[in-house]
Amino acid sequence: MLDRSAPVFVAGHRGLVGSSVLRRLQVEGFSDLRTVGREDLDLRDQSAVDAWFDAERPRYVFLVAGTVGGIHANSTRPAEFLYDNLMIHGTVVQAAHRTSVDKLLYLGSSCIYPRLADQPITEEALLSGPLEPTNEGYALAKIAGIKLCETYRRQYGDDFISAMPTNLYGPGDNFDLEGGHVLPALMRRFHEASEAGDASVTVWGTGSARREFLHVDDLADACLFLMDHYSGAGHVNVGTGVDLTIRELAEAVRDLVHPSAELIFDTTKPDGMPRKVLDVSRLSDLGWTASTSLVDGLVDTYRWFLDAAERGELRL
Ligand code: GFB
Repeated sequence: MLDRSAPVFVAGHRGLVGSSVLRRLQVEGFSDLRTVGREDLDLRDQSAVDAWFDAERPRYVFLVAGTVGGIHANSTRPAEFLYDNLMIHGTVVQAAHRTSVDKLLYLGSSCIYPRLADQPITEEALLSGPLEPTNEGYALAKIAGIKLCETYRRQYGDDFISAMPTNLYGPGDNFDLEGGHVLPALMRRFHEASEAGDASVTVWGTGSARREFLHVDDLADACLFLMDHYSGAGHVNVGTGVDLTIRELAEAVRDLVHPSAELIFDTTKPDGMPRKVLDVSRLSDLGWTASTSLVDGLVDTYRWFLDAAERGELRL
């Protein structure tokens, strides 16, 4: 168990995951949470990160910072996704090692697995085949991050662990129509169509790709669970183990936001990986399972979207 009074660094605290981890740690009674905005610290800069760690001396680190985005952002900005993430992972892991951080959690992504991996995807599928081209840069950086944690553990004995979440969504998501992920993009598109009185909404791709969606508060709960109870070398999948087609997802969002809308599929847009659902038996054997249903999660996220829009706080 982590010491609730020790200093904890949440790297990336303004993002979807980081803000949820921060909320979870606050609820759990952690009394010394440390954060820093990107205007004050460029996590790609080793000497700046070193200086920050020397000054703040965190005992635990949740490394959930990174350049992230959906299929379009990944495929049009591969250099940024590769460079930013490689650097951020390297600087923080190295600084954590140098300052003898007690425990670090690194967050990967299910896109590290081969495009045609057997489904559901087990942890062993890593590096067993070619990657999905639309997010190769991001996936390579994430794989390097996993290997950093593994090698620092092997060479130096550092207690650095890795979690691999599936596709995430929830309060604090990025609702940018071009750069964001499918669920917030569809939610916003249906919302704007409803406001404008439009009868149809465009969905990218064929609608037949299959994805699994995990509420970000479940992920934050799993991250704390792993930090409290897991110290193994192997990365651990985090998901629900349940997937659906993009068409089914679009229908669920439509039913909630704009029930009369017709779906139009833009097949000039890529589907990406044909299917991506995680085998979560390693995590459930450890004692953790997700608790938020997709329907409840959609309602919660849409409520947050409406509130944030009213406050003018949406990330668009
Ligand atoms: O969420 P998404 O961009 O992530 O797309 P990936 C998932 C699927 O939804 C794809 C379809 O088949 C898209 O074609 N889709 C339909 C849409 N309408 C839309 C839309 O309006 N916006 C978006 N974005 N998609 C990402 C990776 O892949 O997954 C990242 O690029 C990251 O590296 C993330 O790992 C979890 O699952 O395809």
